Amino acid sequence: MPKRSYLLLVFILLAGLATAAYAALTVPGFGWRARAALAEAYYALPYASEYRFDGVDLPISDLSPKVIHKGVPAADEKRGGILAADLDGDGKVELILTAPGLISARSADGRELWRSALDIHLTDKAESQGLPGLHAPGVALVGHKADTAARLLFLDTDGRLNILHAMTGALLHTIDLPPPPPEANHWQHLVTANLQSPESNDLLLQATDQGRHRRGRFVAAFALDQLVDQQKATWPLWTTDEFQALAHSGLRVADLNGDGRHEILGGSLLSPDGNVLLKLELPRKAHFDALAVADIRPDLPGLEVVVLEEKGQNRIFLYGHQGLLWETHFKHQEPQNMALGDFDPSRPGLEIWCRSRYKRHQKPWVLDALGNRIAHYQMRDRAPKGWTVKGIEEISTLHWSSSAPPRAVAKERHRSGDVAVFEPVTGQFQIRLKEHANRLYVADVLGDWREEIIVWSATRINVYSNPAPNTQPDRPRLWADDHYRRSKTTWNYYNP
Ligand SMILES: [Ca+2]
Ligand SMILES: [Ca+2]
Ligand SMILES: [Ca+2]
Ligand SMILES: [Ca+2]
Repeated sequence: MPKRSYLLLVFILLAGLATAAYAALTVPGFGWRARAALAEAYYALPYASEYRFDGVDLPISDLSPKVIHKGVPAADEKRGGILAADLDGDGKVELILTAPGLISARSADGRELWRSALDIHLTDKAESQGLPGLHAPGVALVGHKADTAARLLFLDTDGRLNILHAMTGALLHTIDLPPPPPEANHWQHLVTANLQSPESNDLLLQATDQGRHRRGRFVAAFALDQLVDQQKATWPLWTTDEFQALAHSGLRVADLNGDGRHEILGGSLLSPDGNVLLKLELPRKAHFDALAVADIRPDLPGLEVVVLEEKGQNRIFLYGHQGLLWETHFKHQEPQNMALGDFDPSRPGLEIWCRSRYKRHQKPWVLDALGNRIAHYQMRDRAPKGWTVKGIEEISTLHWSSSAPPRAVAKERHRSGDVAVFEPVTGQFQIRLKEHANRLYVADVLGDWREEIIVWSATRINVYSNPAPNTQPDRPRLWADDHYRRSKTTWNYYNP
């Protein structure tokens, strides 16, 4: 038999098997064990099982987004991202989009403010290409003040620092940076922070080594004003070659102890002066996947940080400026991604939702603020019909409703697919948006404290907002929190 006919026969047989299995699963009264066994066999089929044909009934939402399409650049599959920030201090946020060779700034109503074709440094896999990593926007901001306009900073592919006027895109400075140690080829990631004093606007630079599994262990802190004014010799404020970095993402900053100066966050916790306050030790071959910061324990002063371990013991760590608060695991399953929020208001503090690694049929779980497991479930029992069996990704906490706890929102994993809002503790999917999402970003862009769902797909951006009335109009905007502003700038795929 010719090879093509043989392949066709195999295809017809597999398709027949899949159809028969699906038909058997839908017969009422069929024994549950047999159904489960058939379901297992069905899910194991190589191609017909990419999407769920059973699952929860959840109609596509009729929420209509505000559509931004005029002149929107095409989203790159892997490099570059989107972020929101109030660049001119008028209370309305602007949007910044990045892709290889392109930065575009847009006003809140979607109008393009400027576009730059400068060669911004972006990567996809940080562990093989260096930082800033998958879907990272690759820019940093110095905020607007009464006498100075906001500035947008980025590294170009030659490792130089470029500084633009954030509202006009005018190039203000291109600066040759003092080089990182020879093991790193050039600086790859930049974060602005207040290190010397609460308004000092300093700059953190990070670079990976060039090993087989790159780690961003090189960090240097600079006074930004001195870098700009290179008349003065530019010495770093401090450097380290031993930062315990995340494997796929850059460092983050937050003012953990409330003194106005930023601590540097990763598997290491550094003081604004570069002193090691904590270093989480990892077994060989293990690494840190994700990090998020919030006031998880309101009973303790300051902010707390969650870090997730992959391999080793697959642990979840919580630390604050006081040091390590707890570590735990759930059957040593890999926690992989997380969302933080007051998902269960009856429990003190914030809850920590973890996704789990599994390639198919994820099994999320939820911890309370003390590290106790309070819920776990299987995506197989929760996801709607037609959702990919590969689960969800690019998961963000979503402050959506003024009358319900925060939720989480995610896109279909490993495809430019739909977006869904779900309730983290129960796993109940609540809103399904028909999409072709290349990026999913969450931020309060309309101006009350509730957050919008922002989807960048190909050359359009859809902004979904909650049409229900805001019953808590006096609640402060999330942008008032410094750690919210900084997290919304330093995000990437692993750390929304
Ligand atoms: Ca603005
Ligand atoms: Ca501090
Ligand atoms: Ca706290
Ligand atoms: Ca709670």
